[in-house]
Amino acid sequence: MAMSNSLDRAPETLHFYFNRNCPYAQRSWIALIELGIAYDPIEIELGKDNKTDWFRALNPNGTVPTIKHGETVVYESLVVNEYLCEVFGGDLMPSTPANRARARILMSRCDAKFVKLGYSYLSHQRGEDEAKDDQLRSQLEEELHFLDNAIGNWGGSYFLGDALTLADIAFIPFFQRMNVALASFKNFKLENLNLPHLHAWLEAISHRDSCSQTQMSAQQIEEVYARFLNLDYFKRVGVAS
Ligand SMILES: N[C@@H](CCC(=O)N[C@@H](CS)C(=O)NCC(=O)O)C(=O)O
Repeated sequence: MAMSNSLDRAPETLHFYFNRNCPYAQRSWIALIELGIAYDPIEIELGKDNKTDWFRALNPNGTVPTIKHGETVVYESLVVNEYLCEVFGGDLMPSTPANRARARILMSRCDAKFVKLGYSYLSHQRGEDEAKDDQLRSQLEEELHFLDNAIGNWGGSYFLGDALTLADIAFIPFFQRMNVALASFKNFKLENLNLPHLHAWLEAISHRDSCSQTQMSAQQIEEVYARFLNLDYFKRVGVAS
């Protein structure tokens, strides 16, 4: 009897546990589409399915995105995306160690700074403390200028030049949401700031199917975020301080 090996096995199904309102899950959704990977989407109801034993057995953190690929379970959006690149190839991760390092530095900065500053400013009620509101706004503006320069100084439409990479994908879902939510709830309009490279980047991503297919509509963002802001959700889950 012939021995089976990895080459003659049927391709393993990739199960993708996600929620369409979750920006972290959207990161992996974009990567799946960009890499042309076939996947089985399973939408998880947050606060319900993710509190069940079967989901906790997959991912003890109870978060989306989570993928199951054969026997391998991976979670944490940035880790999922690196796994997808390592297993399926493609060019979302740069080919040199130096550029991969830059991509990882930007991905980590996205969560540690941009997301935190964006949601902290969004969640802050100006009426409670105007000086703090001004401070949060200027910290966010400073970060936006940093990102604008990061694209401009490197040259090209994306964070690592002319090709989309995982670094861009880390930021995309958050920019899509912030663009709408900050304008609606804080009257803070990205288009009014002098951010030429970021504006060109936003324009470039708006033309990618992976980004438009997976994005929440402006109306959904406004509805969901109005509810979240009422519940002080972003502070409660720790993305805003
Ligand atoms: N650091 C995680 C964050 C994932 C995360 O927080 N996802 C949220 C939804 S946007 C979640 O699943 N929360 C669990 C819950 O609400 O119980 C990642 O990058 O994947």
